[in-house]
Amino acid sequence: MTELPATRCGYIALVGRPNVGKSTLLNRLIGQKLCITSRKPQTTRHRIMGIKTTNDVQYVFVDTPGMHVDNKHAMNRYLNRAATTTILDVDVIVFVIEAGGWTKDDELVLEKLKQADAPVVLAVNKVDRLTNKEALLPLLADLNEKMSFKDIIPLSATKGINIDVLEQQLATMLPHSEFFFAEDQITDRSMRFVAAELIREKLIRRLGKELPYALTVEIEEYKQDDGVLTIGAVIWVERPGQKAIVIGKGGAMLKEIGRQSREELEKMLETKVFVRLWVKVREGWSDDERALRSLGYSEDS
Ligand SMILES: Nc1nc2c(ncn2[C@@H]2O[C@H](COP(=O)(O)OP(=O)(O)OP(=O)(O)O)[C@@H](O)[C@H]2O)c(=O)[nH]1
Ligand SMILES: [Mg+2]
Repeated sequence: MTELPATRCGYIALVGRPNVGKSTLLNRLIGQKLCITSRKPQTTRHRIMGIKTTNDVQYVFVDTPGMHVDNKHAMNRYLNRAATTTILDVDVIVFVIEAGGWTKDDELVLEKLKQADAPVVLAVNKVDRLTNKEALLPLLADLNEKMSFKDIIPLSATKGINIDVLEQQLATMLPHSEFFFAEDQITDRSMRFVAAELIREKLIRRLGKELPYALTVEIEEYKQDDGVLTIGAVIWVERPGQKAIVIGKGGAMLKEIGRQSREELEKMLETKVFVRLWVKVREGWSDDERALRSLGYSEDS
């Protein structure tokens, strides 16, 4: 009989409805900003791995788009698909909800999880928002009835409450295995991808409620030369009016987005960065399956 390795390694999906804090939790777990986050729902559009390696455990966290009931739009269908296929393919699932209560989108996620084989840990996030901690008790009792969870852990991704408890629980659930990735690797994604995401985050955070969904960022140029990294990106919108908003008065908005993106990329990459942005219109791209694929929204991207 071959002996099992002493190390553990496996895939852990973070799933839940939009805006519950999945990406914030992933960043907290790996101890570094990798995934973009915002106050607006449907911020995450791609499956992204965040890898954390300790002496004897390698956690491969998979951030997913928020699952939601609305399925009318091609982008919504793509987001739901990306999250749903992930849960069939991992060793452990962390189901993230908010301490504020249970919603119909949470119910949809629960139904999907019942079809998966992997054990599920329930993370009840944003407990820092509760003024009265006792209010949590009836919710926890209700949650216990919904499904057989491996554990239910109240926590806060932004304040770092109970993150160590979650991590310890997950370590015991991962299979004995050699590590899949190099010990210093933090993601499966390229820096080019991370740059596009960072620019999209700056846009989402600055713009009004409606615009984020009509936006995507495509990197056209990514070139390291003489100690300067040049990044050229196209911001795709759906209508000329949206283009005017993104550019802003006298180009002020676009300039500000470029400045914020450059500053964050320079810190992350420890190199001088030059960011060039264009805004272009492609009508209806987010509801067109073909356009979605050509802009990087496909199952295997
Ligand atoms: N108060 C509080 N806010 C939090 C906590 N965790 C996340 N948030 C906030 O919740 C909002 C959504 O966080 P995200 O991490 O983008 O949520 P998400 O689940 O990844 O959302 P989608 O990608 O849209 O599905 C952001 O404004 C976060 O700062 C927490 O523990 N406490
Ligand atoms: Mg997210």
